[in-house]
Amino acid sequence: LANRGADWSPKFTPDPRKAPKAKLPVLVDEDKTIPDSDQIRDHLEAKLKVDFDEGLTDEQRGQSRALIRMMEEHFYFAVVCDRWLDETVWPLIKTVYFGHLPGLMRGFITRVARKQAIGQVNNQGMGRHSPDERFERARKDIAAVKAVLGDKPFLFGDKPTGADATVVAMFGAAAGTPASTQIRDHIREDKNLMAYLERGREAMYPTG
Ligand SMILES: N[C@@H](CCC(=O)N[C@@H](CS)C(=O)NCC(=O)O)C(=O)O
Repeated sequence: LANRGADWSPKFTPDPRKAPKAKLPVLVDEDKTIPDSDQIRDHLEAKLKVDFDEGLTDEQRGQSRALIRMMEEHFYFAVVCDRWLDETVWPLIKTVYFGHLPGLMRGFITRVARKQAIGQVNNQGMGRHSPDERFERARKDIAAVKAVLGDKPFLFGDKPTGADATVVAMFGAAAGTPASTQIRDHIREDKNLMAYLERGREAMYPTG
């Protein structure tokens, strides 16, 4: 996974509405726009003839899949709640995500976006838990990742694999929440985890 494949550069947008599934991320590859991180991975593995999990046993591949799903379908929603539900974080998110919008539109768009985000976490279920309950769920996910990581450089050894790409992105997002939350501070206070995030970014993210 590290230092291989095609060159790419990230382009950040807070507005997923024009994406094929109205979700981010998407990969723009020549004339194709590929939605969804799972489909992006499949596309890259097929096109570049690489295996993100090269060298892993079937058991490790199973663990990798389970970790990715835990991050994307569980932990992710705890981070969404931190950002959109929490009354102390929300005003900062509003500025960071929507500060570029003209004042008049900003009020309207942020109200709609927040209502949608709250509807989503309530339907999914995470939004129904109290902040302490959500933290406890997220903390157990973090502990599970740390148990797999141990004192290895990456989750399954010396080299990053598919699960590292997801975990580094998700923990990085959680650590980057623009105000103090239990989840954010729990990750930030963990020196080993922060060193792992740094290592992951260095190995997998474009430079410059
Ligand atoms: N399983 C998808 C989920 C992506 C996802 O939930 N993206 C969020 C932002 S990180 C999104 O676009 N949300 C916008 C919305 O739900 O309106 C993937 O991994 O690509």
